[in-house]
Formats: sequence, structure tokens, C-alpha cells
Amino acid sequence: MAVLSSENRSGVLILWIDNPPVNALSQAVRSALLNAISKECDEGNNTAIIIACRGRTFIAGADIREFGKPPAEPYLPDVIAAIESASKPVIAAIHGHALGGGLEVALGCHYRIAAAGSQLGLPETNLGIVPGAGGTQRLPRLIGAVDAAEMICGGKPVSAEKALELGLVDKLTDDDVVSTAISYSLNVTKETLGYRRLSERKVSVDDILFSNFDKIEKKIQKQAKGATAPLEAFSLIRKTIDMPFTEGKNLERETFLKLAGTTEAKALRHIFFAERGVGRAPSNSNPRKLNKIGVVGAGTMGVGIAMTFADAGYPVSLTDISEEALGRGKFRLRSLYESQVKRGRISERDRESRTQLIQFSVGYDVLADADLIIEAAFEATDVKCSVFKKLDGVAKRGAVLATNTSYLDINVIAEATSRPQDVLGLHYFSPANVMKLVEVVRGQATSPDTLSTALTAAKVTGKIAVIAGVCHGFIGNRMLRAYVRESGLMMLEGALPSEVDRALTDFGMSMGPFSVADLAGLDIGYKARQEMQAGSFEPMATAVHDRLVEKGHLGQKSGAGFYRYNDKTRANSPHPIVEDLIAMVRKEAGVKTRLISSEEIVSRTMLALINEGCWILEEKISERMSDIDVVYVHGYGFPRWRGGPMCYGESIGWAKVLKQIQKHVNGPYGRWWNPSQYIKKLANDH
Ligand code: T1G
Repeated sequence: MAVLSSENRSGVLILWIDNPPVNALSQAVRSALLNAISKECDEGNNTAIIIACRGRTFIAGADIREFGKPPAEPYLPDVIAAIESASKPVIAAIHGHALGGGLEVALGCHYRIAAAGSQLGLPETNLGIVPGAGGTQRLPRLIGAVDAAEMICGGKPVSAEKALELGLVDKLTDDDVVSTAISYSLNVTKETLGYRRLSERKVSVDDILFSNFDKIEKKIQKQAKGATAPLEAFSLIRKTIDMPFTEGKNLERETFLKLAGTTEAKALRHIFFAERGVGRAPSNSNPRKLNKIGVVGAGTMGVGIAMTFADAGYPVSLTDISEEALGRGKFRLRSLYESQVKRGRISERDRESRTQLIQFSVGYDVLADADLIIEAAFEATDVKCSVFKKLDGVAKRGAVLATNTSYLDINVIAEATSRPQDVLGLHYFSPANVMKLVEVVRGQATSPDTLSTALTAAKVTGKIAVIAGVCHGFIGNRMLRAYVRESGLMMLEGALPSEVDRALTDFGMSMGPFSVADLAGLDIGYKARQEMQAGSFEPMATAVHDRLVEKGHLGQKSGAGFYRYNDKTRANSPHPIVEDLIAMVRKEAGVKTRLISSEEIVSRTMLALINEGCWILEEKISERMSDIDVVYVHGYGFPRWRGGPMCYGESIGWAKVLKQIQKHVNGPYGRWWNPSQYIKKLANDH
């Protein structure tokens, strides 16, 4: 199928790019575009050229699948140079997304028309690179250094409306964007092309002088959270802002090629495709219709889950055992939506309509017509089994019955019903209406249609769904246990909680393990451990955690845990009793302390994650390594620019990883370090 076709309409040549799914600038597209532009300029008699795209979007960028392969001519900067130097006006007719190389093509055009609702951006820094086809040079010449730096270094697209305000597009239309571009072309002539060629412009001096680059740099540094590409983009813009175009473009290309091969860029490409590879329904499955949702439990998770569906326009029946419990749920719902209105996230009308969609009631009768019922009751197997037994008696045939448990055995819960084939886990992460990740946990009896229905529910509510099998903690929480174990043991061996947290936030984790424990509530882990079989976890690793809970220090919720929290500012400071408790546990355990470096903290926690991840793959709890990375990046604050724990393991090298793990096998807690056959095979094959 041709990736480009041309059409003559009213004396204008329309070049239609047609390269599904997102009109990425593959080599074939670049070559066809270059030939068509050159041919029209050499021998065509049209008055103008329009570049437009078939399908749902304008060009969404270079073809990321070509990255990592030797670059193939024609190179995109040369294609764009040919567009810009064309002897007749070239107009970009934008709909959907104009991103990366797509926006750079549009910047090479002399005019840009955007359909209302379209998005324009240079998201390259999200892939660990910088724009590589003139974006860092043309954009500042069109909209000024400050707005350009914001767009390029932030990596976020702007709406067509904002683009018009910035001067990035010349016209916005609610009509057909190509027809609008044709009419627009009637008012432009080739005489004015000079100024329309951005490479012939300079960035205004005022703009450079008053750009307050230092302030922008600080903001970008904070947003980057350890990633290097945003800062590289900023330094490139700053360096080239008053350079001649060609010099600046060469430096841009040099920077682009340097970054394209970095571990960070490889990791960001990995997670980009990993996010798109998760949650694929089984091929032989048919999702059931989803019209009405039921939620059991009006606590924090239940209200968050109800909001998730109401935000997507689904009616929800939210039930609990008493009016008092419902009252607390209603209060929570109201305050959450009110704070979203206050922050400008949603309108007053949205708040009203979404609140209307959630009906509160006592008992289960209202759930009789629900297509999907999600249980978010107390985290205890006996409680959940009793809820599912009741649901089994109320729910209609074919309703999907999901539990929001974060680690319990779904097979046991399913067996409490007469329909285990309709039961699975939907493990949302708190706050459920905000966090994108949901683990879809298939029980041994879960049918393909039930699984497919749950995956559809996740998709239509904008979640990233990762399929998991049943084990204690599924994917994320099972790996978290290994990570917490090593953090806790290193605390006993000599590292302070704040040193462990700092080493890991410097590595890129959004929060350290002890801060996370305080945030989640130390009593959560305490209760979970009481339900776990002896020998299934390392008690020494959480001995201090347990002492804190027994003294009533539950973390943020009680004002103190590993840290003390200022109840006004929520700022934290070391909790004075923690060091005494650590010393006491060390003494009881006869532990001889030693200096523990941040390198050891990162190594042991990461190896623990990777080793557990390989066991999860060996036991087929997860289908693929990249799924585990998606769970950890989206559910546990793992730095995106490292691609996830398994991607990080790959970057170290599997043979080296296995060797380091084997060293721990011979250590004092070696029983937790047995390597799987899976990792041995990886080390052997790589
Ligand atoms: N290259 C190759 N495939 C791409 C792609 C791309 N740029 N963008 C998307 N896909 C695939 C994706 O893998 C999925 O495939 C399908 O398209 C639908 O994507 C020179 C060097 C455009 C907002 O970073 O942000 O230009 O799973 O599920 O939710 O300076 O895709 O179906 O097989 O995401 O509707 C810069 C990345 C590249 C844009 C659409 N551009 N894409 O979202 O669909 S670097 C980007 C997106 C660059 C220049 C530099 C989104 C989207 P499959 P999807 P969506």
C-alpha cells in the first residue's frame, strides 16, 4: 500500500500521507515526501502544496521502531529543508497529533492549519533524546525561546488552541482541515515565502535577553527527576539560541545522535513499547457488555474505584454495610471531587454529573443488574469469601466478580462462589482514581471472556492493565517484599532509614522504602505479616517496623513512623525513637554494624527486585519481562528513564547480575537469594 498519494484540488496539490497507525515518518514516507515535493516544484503548476494525513492523526513522529538501526536516507532534516525551500507555499493541515518529527515537518512548512482538538508537541525528551530535525532551531524562531524551551524540555504537547495563542499555528478550524487549508492557500503568495522560512529568521534579541534561562533551568531540573535528556535539550537551546541556523542545526543533530544510543534512550523506548504491549485480551475471548458497575465497600479504595468508573461515564452502585459507613464514603467522594474543582482539574458541571453517577446504598440488592462488581472490603480472606458468597446469590448470570485484594489468594475467594470462572482480581493502586496501573489477576478458573471483560473495563477507564497470575502479592507487591526485605536488613546492618531512602531517591525512585512504608501505614504490612505463613518472609527485616506499630507509630497517619511528620506542612524529620529501636533490635539479634554505601543499598535492593522478577517469570505469574517493568514504573515509582527493574538488569548484563546474586546466596540471608532457572538461562544466553 502506497504511503503517500497526491490529489489536485482547486489548483492545489494535496500530499496525503497514509502510514497507519500514526503516520510515523518511516524511510518510505520520508522518501515519498521528498520526491513529491521536488517533483511538484520542478514541474508542477499548482499554486500551493498541502501536506495532510489519512487516518486518525497527522504525523506522530519519526518511526521509533527504526531507532537503534543504522539511519537510512533520506534523512528527515533534508526532507524538511526541501519543504522549507520549496518554490511555492507549503501548508501543513494538522489533525490528531503533530508530534516530534511530525511537528518538525510542520515547522518546515510555510503555514500551519490545525483542526480544533489536535495536539502539537516535541516529546522527544520523553524518549531520552532531543528533537533531531530542526525542532530546537525552528521552534524558538517561531514562538520565542521561553515557550520553545518549555515545550521541548517539558516534552508535553499543547492544544491547538494554545498553539494558536503561541503563534505555532496560523489558523484553527472546526471544519475540514484540508478544505480550510485550501481556502487559506488562496490568500498566500510565494512572494512572502522568505519570512515564512523559519531558518531565515533570528530569535529576537529581547527574547534572549529576558529569557531568564536560570529560572527555566531550575524548573526543568526539578521536572526531569534525574533524566538527562530534558537538560541536554535546554543546554542545546541555550547554546544555539543566537547561533546561525546551520551551526545550530548541526549541533542539534550531533546531540540527537549522541543521545539516541544512550542507555536512558533505550530504556525510555523500552517502556514506551512495553506500555503498549500489556493487557492484551486472549485471542479466543469475547468481552461482555459493560453498562453498570457495582462496588462493595465505601472505604478509600472503594470510593476511588467508583470515581474511576464515574469519571469514564459509567453508573456505579456503591454499597456498604451501614449508613454510617456510606456517610464516610459520601464525605470522601465530595471532598475529592471538590479538591479537583478547586485545582481546575474538572468543572463544577463535571463534579455534579460524576457525583450523580454514583449511587450509595446499604446491602447488595442494588448489585443485581451490575455487569461488573468490584469488591473493596477489608483485606482478610474470610471477609472476602463471605462477601463473594453473598454476591454469588445476588449477581446476575455472567456478571464479572472482581476482588481488589492486593495480595490474597484469588482462587480461594473464587471457590466461595458457584461461578469461579467469573471471578478474578482487579488490584487497583491507591488513590485508585489517579494511579493508572491495575493488576488484572486471573484465577485458575477465570474464563477468557471474564479476563477480556476486565481488561476492557481497565481500558475504557484509561488504566494500564497488566495481567498477573495468583501468588502472594501477584507481581508488584511480591517484588516489593524482596525490596523491603533488603532495605530492612541493611538498616539492621548499619544504614539509617534516611540513608537507605536517600540512596534510592538519588537512584531515581520517587520515594525511599521507609518513606513509602510510612505513607502506606506501617500497620498494613504488620497485619499482612500476621496472615502470612511463618518462613514465608524474613522477620528480621521488619522487626523495627513491628516495634514501631506496637508503640502506636503507624507512619504518616499517626504523625510518626520511621519519620516524624509536621501535621501542618507534612514535612518529615527523623523520628527520635527509631534509632533506639534499631539499636535494640541489633543488640537482640547480635548484629555487628558496618558502614553501608549507597552503591550497596542500590545494588542489593535492585538485585532483589530483579531476582524476584525472574522467579515471577519462571512461575508464569507474569507473561513477559516488560510487563513487570510497566508494573514497577507505574505502581511503585521506579524511574521511567531506567525502563523498569528488568530493563535495568538487562543494562547491567545478565551474567553479571547472576554473579552478584550468587554472592548473596552465600551470605547470612542466602535463603532468599536462590536464583531461578529463568535467570540462569538469561545469563547463559546473553
Ligand atoms: N513510531 C512507531 N510506532 C508508533 C509511534 C512512533 N512514533 N507512535 C505510536 N506508535 C505505535 C504504538 O506503538 C502503537 O502500536 C500504535 O502506534 C498506537 O499507539 C525526528 C526523532 C501518537 C499520542 O514520541 O505519543 O520524532 O501497539 O497505542 O494512545 O525529532 O502513540 O498498535 O502495535 O500510543 O492513540 C516522537 C509517540 C518520536 C509520539 C497516539 N513522537 N506516540 O496515542 O495510540 S521521536 C512520539 C504517542 C521523533 C524527531 C524525533 C502516541 C500517540 P501497536 P498508541 P494512542
